[in-house]
Amino acid sequence: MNAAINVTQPAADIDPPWNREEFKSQLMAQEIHYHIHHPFNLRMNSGQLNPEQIRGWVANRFYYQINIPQKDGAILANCTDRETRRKWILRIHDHDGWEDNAGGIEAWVRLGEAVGIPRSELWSLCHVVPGVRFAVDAYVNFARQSPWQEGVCSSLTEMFAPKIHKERLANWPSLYPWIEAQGLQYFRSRISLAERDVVHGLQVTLDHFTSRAQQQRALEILQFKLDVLWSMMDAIELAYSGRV
Ligand code: AHQ
Repeated sequence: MNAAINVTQPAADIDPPWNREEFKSQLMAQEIHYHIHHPFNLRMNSGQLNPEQIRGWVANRFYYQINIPQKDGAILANCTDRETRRKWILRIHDHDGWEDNAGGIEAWVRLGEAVGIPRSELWSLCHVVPGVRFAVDAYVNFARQSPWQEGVCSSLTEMFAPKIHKERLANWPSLYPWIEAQGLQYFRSRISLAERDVVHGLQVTLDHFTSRAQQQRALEILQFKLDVLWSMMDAIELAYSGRV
């Protein structure tokens, strides 16, 4: 008689789904992987970076910022739900601007000028290092190639963003007094926008990922985006840590 083959089914296939509160808690628990804990960010937030390192971070993060509208446009293009599109399009306006509001990309250019990077130099992308370009492009391509609900889920790293923006606003003026204060407006603007975005992003995610296997997939998607942000900081740290 053949020995019984012990084929254990993955837990995600047999475990019951988490309820909404537990699923949200599981998502929030991923905060431990957020780039607020990255060594380069810890050094930034404790005043240990020199002006060239700050400028390197601003110039590289600019590539992320200018790609957010294309990422959100990719999600819009995939999205079949009008109510979701009516809300999601606001994200493009937040960054590209809308009527007389110049938008977040322009605010990041002002941050660049405040740390000493001329507008044309920032837009040249000459400082963007390969690892940052690779990670950002991976995020945009993920949004293009994935179901729109997975693209929405990947934006949920912003659950953790208000804290990092508030830290910069609280600490940079004393840690980096050489940075012109109005350059920090971008961080100020993102706190309420991130909070608004997360309410919608969480609602879509909690509504769509309903089986345990789907909920596990949502955690994997969030981990992918956390890795995008962490990899950007790795590449920036490698490129600028030796700079004195
Ligand atoms: O400035 C940021 C921003 O506009 C966004 C959009 C959102 C997304 O759609 O993925 N994520 C995000 C983030 C911004 N700033 C980052 C930071 O550390 O300043 C944090 C980042 C995020 O948490 O995903």
